[in-house]
Amino acid sequence: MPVDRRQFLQLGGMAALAYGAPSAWRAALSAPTATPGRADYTLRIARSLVELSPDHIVSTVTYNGQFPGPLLRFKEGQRTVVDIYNDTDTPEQLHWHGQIVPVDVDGSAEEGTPCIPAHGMRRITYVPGPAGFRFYHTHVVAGGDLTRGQYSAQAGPVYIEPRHEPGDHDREVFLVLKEFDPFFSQGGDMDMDFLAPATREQALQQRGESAMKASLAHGTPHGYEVGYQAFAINGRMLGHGEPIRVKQGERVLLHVLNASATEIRSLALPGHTFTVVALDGNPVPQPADVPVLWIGTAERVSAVVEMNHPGVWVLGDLDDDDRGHGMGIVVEYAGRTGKPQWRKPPEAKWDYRRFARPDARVQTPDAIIDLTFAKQNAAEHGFNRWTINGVPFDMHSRKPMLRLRHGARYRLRMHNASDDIHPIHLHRHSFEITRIAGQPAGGIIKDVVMLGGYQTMELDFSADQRGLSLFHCHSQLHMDFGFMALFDCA
Ligand SMILES: [Cu+2]
Repeated sequence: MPVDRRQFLQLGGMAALAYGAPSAWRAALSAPTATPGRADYTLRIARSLVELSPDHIVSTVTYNGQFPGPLLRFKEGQRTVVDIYNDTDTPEQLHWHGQIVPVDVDGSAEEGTPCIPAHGMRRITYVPGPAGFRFYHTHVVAGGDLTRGQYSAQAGPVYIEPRHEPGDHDREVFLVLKEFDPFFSQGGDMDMDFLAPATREQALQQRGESAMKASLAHGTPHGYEVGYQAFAINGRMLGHGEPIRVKQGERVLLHVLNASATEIRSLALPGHTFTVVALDGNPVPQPADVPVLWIGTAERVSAVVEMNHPGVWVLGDLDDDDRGHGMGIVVEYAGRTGKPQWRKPPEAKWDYRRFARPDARVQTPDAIIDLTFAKQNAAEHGFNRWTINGVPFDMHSRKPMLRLRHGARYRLRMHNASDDIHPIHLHRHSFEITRIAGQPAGGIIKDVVMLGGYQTMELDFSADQRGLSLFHCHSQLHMDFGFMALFDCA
C-alpha cells in the first residue's frame, strides 16, 4: 500500500522503528509536534524541479514543489496555524521576514528559534502583523554550498490584509524576482552607482581602499562573488510565463519582491511610470512617480502602474545580460499582439528621500550606536570576511553585540567602509530611515535598506521586542561570513 510521508508520520514512533527508520526520522517522530486540529496553511520543504522554460529545468529546494512558494494571505491580528514539513536531509529554518513575532516563531537559529528537523515538522501558531507585503524564506547558513539557504528556491510572498485596505487600484499582481544556477566568480564585484545621494565619505573610502590594496599587494586575489546563469520572474524566464494581461486605463498595483540571495535588481516598463506607494509593505508618507524601481536583496516595492500606453511590453531588468537571461515578464494589453518591446528607460537615480516626509522631522533617540562595516578581502578560504565594529559574527557563542533597554528608542549610525552596497536587515522590528549620506530623511518605515558604498546611514527603532533579534546584511554571501550581530533586549 503506498503511504505518503504525512500518513507515515501519523503511524507513530513504533511503526516507524519497525520499518527501520533512520535516526533523523526517529528524532522527528518522537518530537512533540502532533498538535490536534487543522493548520490554516501547510508548507512542505522538499527538493523538486522548477521549469524556468521548457529547455531550462532546475532541481532545487522549494516550498510545496513550486517557485515562488504559495502566496500566504493572513489577516492582521488573526491567530494563524502553519504546519511546516521538512522533507530534506538537513534541518531548516523558515523566517517570517518583516513580521514582528516572538523568537520561537521568527525562524533564526542565531536567535534561538528551534529548527524544523530533517524529515520532521514544526507547527507554528502566532498572530501575523503588521499588515502589508511581507515574505517568508529559509534562514540557514549556506557558506560555500550554493545549493543551500537562499541560493535554493525557498521564498514566497506573504500579504497581511489590513483592517482597512486603501484601494486606489483595480487589481494587484505579485512579482517575485529570483536568480537560479549560481556559480562562484573571483573578478571583484561590479560597481553600482544608482543610489542618490551619491556622496562618499573620504575616511571610509580611504580605509576600505587601503585594506584592499594591502591585501592585493600580498598576492591575495579578490574574494569570491556569486553569479547566476538563469533569471526569472515568478519562476519563469522572460517570454516563458503567462504575460500580465491588462486593459487600457487599468490601475495595476505591483507588489515586487526581490528574493535573490545576493543581487540588487532593477525594473522598468517602457512608456510607463511606477507610482511607489509602499516600501517593504509599509505605506510611504509621500507616494512618488519613478521610471525605474531599484530593489535590494529582500526589499519589497509596491507601486501602481496606470496602463495608458497600449502595446506588448517587456517589464524587465535594466541589465541587458540579466534580462536576456530571463529577468523580465511580458505585459500585454488586450487586443494587442506582436513581439514584446523593450526600451531603455530615462536615466534615474534611486533616492529613498523622494518618498519621505517633506519636513524630515524625527524623534530624538535615547541613544546613538555607531556600527562600522568592513571587508577583509578573501580572508576565509578565499571568501571575504565581514566585520561589524571589527568583529565577525561567531555562530557558536551567539554572544549579543548590543544590550537594549526595553522601550528605549535607538539610532543606528551605520558606516560602510566597503565599496559594496549592503541590504541591511533587522529582525522582529521595523525601523525608520532618518539620515542618508548626510541628508536628513523621515517617515519611511522599512525592514531592509540599501546602504551605499562608503556611505553612512541612520536608522531609528524602538526596542519593543524582548529576546534576541538578529541584525545582518541580507546578502547570503555576506551574512554567512561574519556580517551579523545579535541585539538582546531583556
Ligand atoms: Cu552585505
